[in-house]
Amino acid sequence: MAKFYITTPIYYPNARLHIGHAYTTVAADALARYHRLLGDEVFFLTGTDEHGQKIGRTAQEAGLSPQQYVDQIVATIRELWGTLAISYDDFIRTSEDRHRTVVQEVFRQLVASGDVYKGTYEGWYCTPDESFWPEGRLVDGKCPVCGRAVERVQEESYFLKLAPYAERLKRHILEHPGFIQPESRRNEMLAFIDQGLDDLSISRTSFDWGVPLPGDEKHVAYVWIDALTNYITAAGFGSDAERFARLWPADVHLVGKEIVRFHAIIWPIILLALKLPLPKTVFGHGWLLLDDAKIGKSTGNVIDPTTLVERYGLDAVRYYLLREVAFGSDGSYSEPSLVLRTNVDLANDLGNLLSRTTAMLERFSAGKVPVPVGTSNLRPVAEAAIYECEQALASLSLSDALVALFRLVKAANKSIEEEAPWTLHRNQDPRLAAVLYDLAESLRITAVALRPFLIDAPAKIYAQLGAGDIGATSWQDVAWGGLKPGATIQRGAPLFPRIEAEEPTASAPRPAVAATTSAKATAEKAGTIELADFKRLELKVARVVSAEPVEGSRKLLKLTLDLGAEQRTVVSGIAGHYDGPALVGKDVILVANLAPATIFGIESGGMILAARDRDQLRLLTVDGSLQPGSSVS
Ligand code: ME8
Repeated sequence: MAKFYITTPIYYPNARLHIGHAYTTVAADALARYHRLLGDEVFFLTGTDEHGQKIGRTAQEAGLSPQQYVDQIVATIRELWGTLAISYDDFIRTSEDRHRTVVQEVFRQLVASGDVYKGTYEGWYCTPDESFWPEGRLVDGKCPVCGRAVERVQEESYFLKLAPYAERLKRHILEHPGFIQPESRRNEMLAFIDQGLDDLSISRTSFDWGVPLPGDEKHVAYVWIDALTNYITAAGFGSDAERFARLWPADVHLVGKEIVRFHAIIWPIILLALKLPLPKTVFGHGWLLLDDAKIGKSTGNVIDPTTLVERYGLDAVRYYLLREVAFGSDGSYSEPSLVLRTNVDLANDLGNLLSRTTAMLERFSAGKVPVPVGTSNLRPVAEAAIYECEQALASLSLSDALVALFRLVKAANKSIEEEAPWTLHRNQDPRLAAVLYDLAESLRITAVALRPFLIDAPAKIYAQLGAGDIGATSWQDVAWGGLKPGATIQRGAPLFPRIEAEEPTASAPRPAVAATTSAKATAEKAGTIELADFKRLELKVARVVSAEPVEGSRKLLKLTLDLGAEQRTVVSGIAGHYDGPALVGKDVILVANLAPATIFGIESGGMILAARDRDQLRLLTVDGSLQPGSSVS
């Protein structure tokens, strides 16, 4: 069994975390879940970086002790990870005893090996980033990384010599192309080493919220030394040698690009000095930006992931974070793009595929998965998609992995249009079974392959397909042919209801009564309905493809309607008012979620809307041209 040790940065609990922290943590979670499905022994670590000047000051401003202050923020962080279904195996807090002893042991070893000496630090300090900068590295007198003000520091300090390790580190980077990823960060780090590495101040004396150094307790460990050490504390360094030997080195340190320097230069040098192996990969992903600025606690443009989950659902938020931005690059966050992503990929492509497939299995296959006979068109597509997904996950390209999977979803939707199972059914074509099995099996495979990314949808897909307990599946189950013929379909609610754009009044305070159950009763009494009742109707723009008289009836026309992603047959009593051929190409409004009915032996999938004035009847249409399938609200 392979092992897979993955970490997130340990976050500063100086304020509630935001969507940027969720971004890294959801990505690490997806990778951890993938490796668990592969059968690896996974250790997924996250936690909090609780010491240092920044937290000390924030607590003081809040009138609390640092420990009290961080305790309350840490509670909100654990809650957030619960909301996002983060499957961490350990949550380390640097204020814990288990960590303090390791920081002290690391310091002892560094002093003993001659890598650390005592001196005086004179220079600049960026408190928000907790980083030291010599005069010459400042940009316009500001922190060269975040651009914020720096403070003058002059104090006694212990120093770690970095320069003696520069060549070894450089060689390691050059010989291990996977060590720093993506490549742009690797090049930045090589350039950084080439500028020359100054000795690093690793202790502070001007405050005491930190780990005291053994033998010189007026010094506390510099917060980055303290923080980086968490990765070995949690793996058992100094406490469980057998476990440490099994887990270390970490396979992936997943971090934001602004802290790659600490993870790819300072941390490896500490490890070299401790004679420990280096992590296999430091991956520096890009930033989520809001209006071109980094989303950050100090910029005040934070987005609360909990609100998004409440509004759009857990899977929609996780999918958006993992899919929207190519992992490694910067990308913009916006709520409209989240809504669009959810509606297009999850509601339209995946959700509709499931509802159309299960509806057709019910209608054309007595609600059972058929025995596939003949060739499968989707099998090679599924196998290619899974292969590409695996390749992408191996290189941590999470968004590419999802793009590959959704290629299969799109191909399955396209095959519905091309194969027209309703026609195969009508013509009693024996290909029908293979086509329906293809669709159901493609969905089953997609469900398994989505397990690292989404939490609720995969299980719902499995349940609707009658495929059993998804909890019992492993990555091996992405192989074609897992769905058992004869399984009973259990149609369910739409997987991802479309998110409709907020009504203009949504941000205005709603009358409190609207939220209570008695509101419904009040509305009924007044002869009105609640908005929620109206919203149960799924009204869509449909384009008439053909309109023919129904044999044996003078009133009925049989319409074939194009809904963009599907075609529907609808029987409508408009023959006395409209001539069939004149309707072709016209856009009408369809009640798309009306239960199907059989009229004159034809199954009618919905009702089109018309207005009546005594004996005149006119169809409702749209003002202008919209895509067929557009929703009406
Ligand atoms: O740096 N886009 O903690 P921190 C993407 N304690 N990712 C973002 C982001 C954004 N807009 N904003 C934050 C620290 N992040 C140290 C780490 S590790 C030994 C010590 C994510 O609370 C990203 O992973 O400032 C970034 O590196 C991290 O949060 C910074 O979290």
